[in-house]
Amino acid sequence: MKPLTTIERFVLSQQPHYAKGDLTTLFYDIALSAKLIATQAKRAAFLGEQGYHDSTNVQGEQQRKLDVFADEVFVKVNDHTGRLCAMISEEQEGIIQIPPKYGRGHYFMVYDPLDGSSNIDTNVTIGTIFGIYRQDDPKPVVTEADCLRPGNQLVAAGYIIYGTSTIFVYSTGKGVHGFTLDPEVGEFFLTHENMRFPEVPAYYSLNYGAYRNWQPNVQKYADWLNTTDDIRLSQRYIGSFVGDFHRNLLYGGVYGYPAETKYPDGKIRVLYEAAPMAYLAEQAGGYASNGHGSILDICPHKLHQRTPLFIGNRTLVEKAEQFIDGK
Ligand code: AFP
Repeated sequence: MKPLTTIERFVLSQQPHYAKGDLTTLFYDIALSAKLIATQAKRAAFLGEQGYHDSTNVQGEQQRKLDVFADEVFVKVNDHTGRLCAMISEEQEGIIQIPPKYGRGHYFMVYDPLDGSSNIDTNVTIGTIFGIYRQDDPKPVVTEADCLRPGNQLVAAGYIIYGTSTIFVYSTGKGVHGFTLDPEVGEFFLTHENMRFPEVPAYYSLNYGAYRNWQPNVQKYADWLNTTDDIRLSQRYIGSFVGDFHRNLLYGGVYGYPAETKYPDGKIRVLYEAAPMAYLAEQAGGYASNGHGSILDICPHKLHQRTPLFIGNRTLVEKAEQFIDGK
C-alpha cells in the first residue's frame, strides 16, 4: 500500500519551519467547507435543494439554492477561526468583515463558492474557487483598498471540483497538488502530486455559441484553434470554468472567455475567479492572459470587476495574445 497523505499533512510539510500553522488550519477549514458542499450537492434533488433561490446576487444573477448554501457554508466555517480578517464572495456585494469577538487573523480569502451553477440541476461538474492573501496589519474594518490586489500577491489559491469524485487542487507557490475525497471516511488524500500542463495540449474550451459576438481578432484566434495544422486539438466546453480548467490541466489545452456583446468586459471575475486560477496555471507551467498581458498583473479597481480570460498551456495563451494584441 502506498503512503496515504492527507491534505493537512501535505500542506504542513510544505510550510517553512517558522510557520505558525494558520495557513494549514485554513486549508483544513476550506476542505471541510468542500465536504459539506459536495455532500449537499449529491443530496440536493431529494432534499428539494435544486432550482432557484428567491434572491439575486450583486451581479444581478438569480441565485440558485446551492449557491446560497455554499456561500453560507464558507462564511460559517471560516468566520470564527481567527485565521481570517475578511472574506470576499462572488455572492455578496461588500467585504465580509470578521466579527471582532472572533479575533482577526492575518489572511483574507476571496472565493466563488459555486462556479458553473447553471450545471447543478443537470448533474454536470461544478466547482469552488478560492484565493488567499496576507494582510499583515489587519485593521478593525478591512477596506476595499486593502483587498484590491493583483494576483501576483496571492500566497495560495485553489479549487474544488465536484464531479464523478470531489478533488481539491491547490498551490502555496510550491507546485500544484490534487487530493481526492474518500467520501466514506471524509478525508482528502493526495492523488495528483505536482500537476503540470502536458507539453502537447489536447483541447480548447470556448463557447462557440457566442462566436458572432466576439471581436474579429478573437474570431481569428478561434478559427486558428479550429483549423490549424500546427497542432490537432479537440473542442470540449462544459460551461463550468473549474471543470474545463481541470480537464485542460490534466490533458493540456486552453480555456477562453473573451469579451463579447453581452459581457463587454468579459464574464469571469478578476479577484475570486481569474486571479486564483491564473496563479495555479503559472504554478503548473501554464499562463493566463486577458489577451494583452498577464492576469496576475491586473490590480482590480472594484471587487466584482470582470476580465476577458485565456488560460492554459502557455503556447496557446500566447497565441491568443498574438491574435488579439498583435504581439
Ligand atoms: P455560472 O456560475 O453562472 O453558471 O457561470 C459560470 C461561468 O462563469 C464559468 O464557470 C463558465 O465557464 C461560464 O460562466 C459559462 O458561460 P457561458 O454559458 O456564457 O458559456
